[in-house]
Amino acid sequence: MDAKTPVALVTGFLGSGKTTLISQLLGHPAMGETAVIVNELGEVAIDHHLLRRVDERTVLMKSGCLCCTLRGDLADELRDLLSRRERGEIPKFKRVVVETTGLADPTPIVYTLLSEPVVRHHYELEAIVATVDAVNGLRFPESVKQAVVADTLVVTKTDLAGARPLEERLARLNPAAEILDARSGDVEPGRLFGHMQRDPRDLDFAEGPHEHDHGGVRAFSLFLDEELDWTAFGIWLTMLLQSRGEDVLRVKGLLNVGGPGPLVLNGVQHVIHPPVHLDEWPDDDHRSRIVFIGRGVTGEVLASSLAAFNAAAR
Ligand SMILES: Nc1nc2c(ncn2[C@@H]2O[C@H](COP(=O)(O)OP(=O)(O)OP(=O)(O)O)[C@@H](O)[C@H]2O)c(=O)[nH]1
Ligand SMILES: [Mg+2]
Ligand SMILES: [Zn+2]
Repeated sequence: MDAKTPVALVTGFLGSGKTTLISQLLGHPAMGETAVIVNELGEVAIDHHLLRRVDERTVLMKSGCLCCTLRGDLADELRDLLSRRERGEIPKFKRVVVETTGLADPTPIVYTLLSEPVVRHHYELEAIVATVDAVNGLRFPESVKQAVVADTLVVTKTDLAGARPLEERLARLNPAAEILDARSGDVEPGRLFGHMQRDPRDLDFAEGPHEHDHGGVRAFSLFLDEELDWTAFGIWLTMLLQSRGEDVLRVKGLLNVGGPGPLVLNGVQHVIHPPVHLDEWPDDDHRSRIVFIGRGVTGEVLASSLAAFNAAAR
């Protein structure tokens, strides 16, 4: 039998830097032959466009969460990658990196990897990495759970906030894990992959029923046909975050503000990261698309309020 293909899980709360980390790693020579499975909550997916290299080995699983609604689908995708590799339909890959949603509990995902017969036979878990954002810390039960289960903790955004108390808390929560400071994904792949610090079979899989809606957190996506006025949008978003900041956990999008490519928007809780211009649109659809992830915010209200605000500004 061929050697098993290693699978690395990259988890971490919404906006904590998972895609940034994976994207940086994919640029590393040692990471060339890597398949990536990206799981996002919203109807509209953004992350796979931001990975450095998008090819047939990049698999997108959207509109659901790997740890609950899409549990069986991960095994299907992993089996599918194997057969497509065997048939020569996709470039060879020597490793699979899975980006979970920011709300995912890694435990049921690990369980799938260890228990599904075909997956277990062909793949081997090589790492559970959790990114933890130094600005937002561990404010939600999901992020605490991720930190407890991970075998390597990557503290991100240490250029924006001090990490000392957070690192101390992480060390108490998960004494077995290695804790790395890696702003903007700057870390050697060898420090993350290829060696589990613990046997994943020791995780506690016997938990109570899993909450499928992650405490009522939902994703809404909206599209805008008209070109967006960036200044007006910035004001609108600031007002939204001021009034509903505790409920809006994540905002991300590709914005059409004119110019050859979109502006990539990244809001994480109360922080709006500096937007980045892409040189070109990933596909023919040049509408602005924005995903909001939060509690008690409804897409229709957001869409009509933004459309009215943008129209007034123009
Ligand atoms: N300043 C700074 N910004 C960072 C760092 N890491 C990530 N970011 C920014 O944080 C924002 C969110 O990063 P992502 O990599 O998309 O986070 P994510 O965990 O993949 O987000 P979701 O998939 O939506 O949960 C982006 O604007 C990144 O540029 C860091 O170390 N320093
Ligand atoms: Mg991401
Ligand atoms: Zn889930």
